[in-house]
Amino acid sequence: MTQDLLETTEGAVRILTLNRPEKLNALNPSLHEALASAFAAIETDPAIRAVLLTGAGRGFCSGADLMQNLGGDQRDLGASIDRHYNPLVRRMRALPKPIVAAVNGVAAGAGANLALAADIVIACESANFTQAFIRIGLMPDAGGTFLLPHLVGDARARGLAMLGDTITAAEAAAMGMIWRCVPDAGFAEAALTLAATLAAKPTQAIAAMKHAFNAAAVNSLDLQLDLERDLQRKLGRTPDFAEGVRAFSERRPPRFSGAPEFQG
Ligand code: T3D
Repeated sequence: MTQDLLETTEGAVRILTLNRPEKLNALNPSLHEALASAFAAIETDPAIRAVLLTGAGRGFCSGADLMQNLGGDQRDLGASIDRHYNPLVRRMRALPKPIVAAVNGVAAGAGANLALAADIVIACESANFTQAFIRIGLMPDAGGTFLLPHLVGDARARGLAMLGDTITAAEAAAMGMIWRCVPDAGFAEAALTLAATLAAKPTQAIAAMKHAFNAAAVNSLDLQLDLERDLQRKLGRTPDFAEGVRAFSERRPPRFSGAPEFQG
């Protein structure tokens, strides 16, 4: 039986490849379950310091699998969102390690928002994005109504959601929806290099940033200043801070371990 999710490791990078290419990697319950257990394992494995999420074949992810009896008045979409989509997005945002989404082709519906839930999104020139929900009578889920306006502003978020237009990777980058649009040639290598670069960074600092960026969505400036103080205090006790300062004074590149605070 083919696996819906391929998991490989390159150094400190765990590569997760959505692997239902004949359906442009549409999300079904078994793929969701595989993603949940993959992220749970990554969370507790200190050897993994970055995640690369991509798709097999010509698509990144076409959103919910529409062939799985999704339509009809018997289906409770809220239950599937509760069970699969919301825990996945929460887990990705809370993961104390960076996630790169490498969008290798079409990203539609929840597939687009799955990409946007990553920390850094790159897409190849031939990839495109569509909030396809409106075409089938739905609204964006998987965090789309939160993530999109934060990324591109309210006017563009509403346009993208209500019209369901397809935008190119270059347009997505130009409007700030993604980090970068990169050439098709060498895309997989470029994505791995980016993830490996992140994996070599001080992991605790990235975890603290994720925490702070998440909190900023609801905090006042006052609360956010306090949170930054508390997180920076912790980072000041990490071996990577000591290494960073030592490397600076010795005029050499730092070698970060990603280890947590010194104990004692
Ligand atoms: O409970 C819940 O799960 C609720 C959650 C909902 C979240 C959502 O994501 S709702 C939105 C679901 N997604 C969509 O509406 C997108 C549907 N797909 C498309 O609009 C198009 O396929 C694309 C724009 C993504 C790509 O178009 P194109 O022309 O490049 O490819 P295609 O020919 O349409 O698709 C290729 C194959 O993939 C095709 O199968 P076939 O005919 O070769 O056997 C097609 O049926 C299949 N496919 C594409 N998307 C899906 C899919 N199969 C199942 N589910 C899909 N979402």
